[in-house]
Amino acid sequence: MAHFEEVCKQSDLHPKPAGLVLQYGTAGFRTSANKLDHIMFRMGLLATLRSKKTKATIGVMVTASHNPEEDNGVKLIDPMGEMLTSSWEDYATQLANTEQNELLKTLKDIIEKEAIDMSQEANVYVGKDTRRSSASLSQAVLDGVKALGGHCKDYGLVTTPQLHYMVCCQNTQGKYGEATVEGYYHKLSQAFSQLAKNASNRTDDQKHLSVDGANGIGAIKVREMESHLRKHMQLSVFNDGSRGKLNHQCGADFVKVQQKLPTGIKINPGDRCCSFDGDADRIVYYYTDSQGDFHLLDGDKIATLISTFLKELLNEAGLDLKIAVVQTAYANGSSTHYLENTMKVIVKCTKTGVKHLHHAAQEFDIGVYFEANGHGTVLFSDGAEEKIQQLASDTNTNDERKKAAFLLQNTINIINQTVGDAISDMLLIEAILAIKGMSVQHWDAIYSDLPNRQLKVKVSDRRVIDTTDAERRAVTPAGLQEAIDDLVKKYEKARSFVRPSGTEDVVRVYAEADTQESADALAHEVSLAVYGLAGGVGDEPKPLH
Ligand code: NG1
Ligand code: ZN
Repeated sequence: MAHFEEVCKQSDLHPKPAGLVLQYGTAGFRTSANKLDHIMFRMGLLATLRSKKTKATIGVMVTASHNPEEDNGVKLIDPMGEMLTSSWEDYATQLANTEQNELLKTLKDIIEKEAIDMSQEANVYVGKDTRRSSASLSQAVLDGVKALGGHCKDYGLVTTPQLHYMVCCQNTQGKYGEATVEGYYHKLSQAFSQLAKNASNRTDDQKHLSVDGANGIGAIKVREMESHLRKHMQLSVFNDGSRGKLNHQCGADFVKVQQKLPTGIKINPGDRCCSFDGDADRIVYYYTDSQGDFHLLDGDKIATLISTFLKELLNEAGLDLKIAVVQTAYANGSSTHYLENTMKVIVKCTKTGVKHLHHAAQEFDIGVYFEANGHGTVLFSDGAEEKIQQLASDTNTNDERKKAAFLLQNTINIINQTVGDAISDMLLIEAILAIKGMSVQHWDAIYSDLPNRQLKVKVSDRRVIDTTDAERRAVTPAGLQEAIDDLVKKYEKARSFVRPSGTEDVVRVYAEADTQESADALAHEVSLAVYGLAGGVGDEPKPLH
């Protein structure tokens, strides 16, 4: 019982502001850093219980990803490196919102409901991003783990996907790789050099990539990795955190939503560039042309490039494996059309939020999933991995099939299957472009995006909007979907939907149409409908032009 006394004592050092209510959403807890100390302590407690329950190592990552520097957040990582299972998300919310004097009771309720053996050992891995608040907040997580008698390993500054990788390595007894940052660099860079061997002679220009590190952890980590890649890649890292502010006018979210270059990057027309987000689990590519026009290659273009590559390799290897691409409603209509009609792969649409995509991708032999914002990865089923390994080691296979199997094998190794990973995705994309001898312009030309626009509307309670059909249609408030349908009819090749954000107190509006003017006008008109029918607050949305 000594642990419970310690929990009470320590909890007094991490008190909950009375009345504060927060919810464990699609991205864990995320809000202003100054509201999170008690949440961190309590997530340390919860991670310890989860570890006892699963008899495995659990991860806790302190980050608010692409949010402003002033915010922070926390996410728990389950044993195979995946997101925390939904039933425990409810415990996280309960524990977070319990007032100070009820904490022990709530904790004991969870222990009882889950029949947790408190004598079981617990292990928790903790990581943090570069935010100023992350140091003390991750200390609060460690305090929580220790209060319940758990063991912790503090990885310090790591990207979100690196911590997911560590957890998976640990719980697979090293089968997935070595649970160190060095082990991560080693695994990925080995696979990259194996793949890069298959590229015909590339010039230094072709090996060059400009990286916008969003002034965050990704910049630090890609620099650390650079020495492992030197022969095959030349990186110029911008927004490395030495001067600019985290995610401010830079990073993957800024580039995707604003559809323009980040500040702080110096490039020439035609140069291949990419941006990470603040915790390096998202990546988007882009370039400017000789007219100075900006071209974005987002998660949809990345999914197309990767799935085309994999499909070609499967054909060459003569392997009959089912490959699918999983997207959300934010996927550009042109990408879905191309994937379904030209590439003829299965396309699935799920609700926004990585865990939905991840689960859907697990249903196939090979599931490529990407959110348009650049978060994504590829999942290989155990059966698919086995078939690929068998073929690669089969002495009777002819050279062409063997080469394809070898490429597939190294593709598996370069991918972080636990979660979207900017560094791993970057290496895979660079390898594919090198092997195919493809420029960023050729890649971009595979299909043309429909012009689109994303807007936000502030309403008094965003929960009044309920959606269906993978968030593509609004069920409530009454009349909203009809209004959207009428507006969409006014434009060519148009589509629009609205949904309450899971990470910000806003309603998101998405529109696409045949021209940018039409997409902008439609997004504005739909914003007005949301404002009028869903309880808009503040000024009425203004037209973009
Ligand atoms: P919300 O705020 O629920 O739209 C955003 C992203 C998601 C996902 C989460 C978690 C968009 C439109 N939404 O969610 O795709 O990445 O953040 O970080 O990009
Ligand atoms: Zn992120």
